[in-house]
Amino acid sequence: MTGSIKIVLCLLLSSPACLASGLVQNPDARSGFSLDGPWSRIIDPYENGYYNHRLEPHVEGYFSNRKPQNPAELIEYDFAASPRLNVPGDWNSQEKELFFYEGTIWYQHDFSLDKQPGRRYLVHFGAVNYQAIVYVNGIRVGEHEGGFTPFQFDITGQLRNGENFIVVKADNRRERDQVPTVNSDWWNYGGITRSVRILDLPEHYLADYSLQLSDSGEIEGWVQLSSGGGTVEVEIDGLAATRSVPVDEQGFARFTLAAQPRLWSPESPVLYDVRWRFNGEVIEDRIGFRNIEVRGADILLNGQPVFLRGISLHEETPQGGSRAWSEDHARELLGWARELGVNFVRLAHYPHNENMLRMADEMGLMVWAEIPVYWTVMFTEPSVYAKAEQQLSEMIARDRNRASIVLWSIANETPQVEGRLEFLTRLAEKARELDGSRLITAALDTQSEMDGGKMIDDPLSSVVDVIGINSYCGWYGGTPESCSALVWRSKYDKPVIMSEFGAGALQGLHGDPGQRWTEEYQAAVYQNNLVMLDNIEFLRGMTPWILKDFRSPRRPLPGIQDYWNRKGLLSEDGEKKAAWYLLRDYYTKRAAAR
Ligand code: GCB
Repeated sequence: MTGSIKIVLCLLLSSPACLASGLVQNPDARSGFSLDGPWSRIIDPYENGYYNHRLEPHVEGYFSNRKPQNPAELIEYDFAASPRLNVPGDWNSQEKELFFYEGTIWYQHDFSLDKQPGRRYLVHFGAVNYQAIVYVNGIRVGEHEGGFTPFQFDITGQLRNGENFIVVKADNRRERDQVPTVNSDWWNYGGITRSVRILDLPEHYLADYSLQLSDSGEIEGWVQLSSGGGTVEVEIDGLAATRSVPVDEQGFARFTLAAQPRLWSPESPVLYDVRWRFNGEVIEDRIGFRNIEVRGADILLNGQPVFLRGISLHEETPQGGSRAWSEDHARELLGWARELGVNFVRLAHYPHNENMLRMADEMGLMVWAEIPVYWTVMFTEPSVYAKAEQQLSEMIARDRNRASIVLWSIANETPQVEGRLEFLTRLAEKARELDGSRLITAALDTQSEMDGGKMIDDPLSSVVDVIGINSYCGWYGGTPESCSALVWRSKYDKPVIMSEFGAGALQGLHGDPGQRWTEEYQAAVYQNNLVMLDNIEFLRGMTPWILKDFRSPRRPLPGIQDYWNRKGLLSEDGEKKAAWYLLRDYYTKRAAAR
């Protein structure tokens, strides 16, 4: 079946298989408890806890968490006596020896439970990079691949009343057939990088829901129960909109509410308190309503043309280099973005933690959300496509109710090689099938040279709604001064976002604008690129690279980089560089000129 036929069928049949992912929506709002905190860890570069010396999987590996039963018994590991790692958190920044480590680390944690009959218990992980195998009380309950999206397992059958333990084998080895593949310009932070929770749910529960603005300006939604039968209540504060929704035998139902909500926008980020009630559970959420579409080269937010004044950022903590995960991290990172005068952020190059999206909702920042189909993934390999589609589906499942997200990005700087267009076309169709209410984009770096400039002619442009262009005039080619005269043409009547441009500078290093790594050089690149951008008539946004210096194994230059990509407008500790002020002034003028 072709993608477009499937989309039509999905829409006609309201098929739950097309929408709900099986992931529990809004896990933090469910009853249960957190497993965050110190976990015991064993570093296992040879996967000795998994394989025996014949490389056959152990029957009793480290996951069994075995203690000697008598003084003669040989057991060569002991979680209880092992060092601890904080969860959530990457391992690289917690122990000096683990800074460059790539491989397996076993995590173990004890917890107690008052197990009640008639309840379902799920263990939910915000993310583990890259592969996780999960065991409860020594029994394997599931595995997951992909470092930036949530997953869960029903562990009701494995849990005991009283003391329990959980073991996770986390493996961040890079492999050619992964998404991302072996080569990327960011740190491969390993471990249980986001929160872990035990969800304590009714036997029959509300698994997933969606609430959005319909084309006619009403509210439309759907619900998915864990199994068939029942009625869900939905209530939205401030709108006379309470509704009982009976589901079909598959536990699925669509509904509309005849309410006209105030619309979410950066100027007025209105969020409504929403309550879902089913089978004794009350699930609270905050949801905004807005519309995003394109018309020719324009992007329309709530029907009005909008220019996306943006900035790119990685998911790294405001101070120092480690994976960001908390609400405080999100507040500080996005607070800086707002101080810069943006109304838009590109959360590169993978799905960021959920706090970032909820904070963007609150702060009124539109979001470009992305999966790590980055550089040279194996486009002709069906299993690689399946991994990309899984990550896309998990991202959309988690974030579909966040008004801030206006763009799903399916790829970054992919080469025009065999299989690429088919792979990415399929992925775009999948994104539209799962969520027809947002725009699809990709960041492209394969433009053709033409006299005096560049021609946007990558065939992937015809697949996306908004074309992202990454181009580093003045850094990877040309002098800073040459950029202002660079001309851009496009073969497509579509909006273009300059999704990356920039230059490296060591904060505090000053000199001539012609001298690499100085703040002056970086500022000159910005100044000239902004002139160039002002001359692109179909430009509808930009997300310069990047808010803050970030760790990268590709950047070893001693004394300057020391394994930091220096293209930040802020240093790794948040000190402002000259280009920060230049871009802030530019955005202030742009906002006033609207
Ligand atoms: C790019 C990539 C980004 C890199 C950046 C750079 O084009 O998309 O991931 O970090 O360039 O600094 O070279």
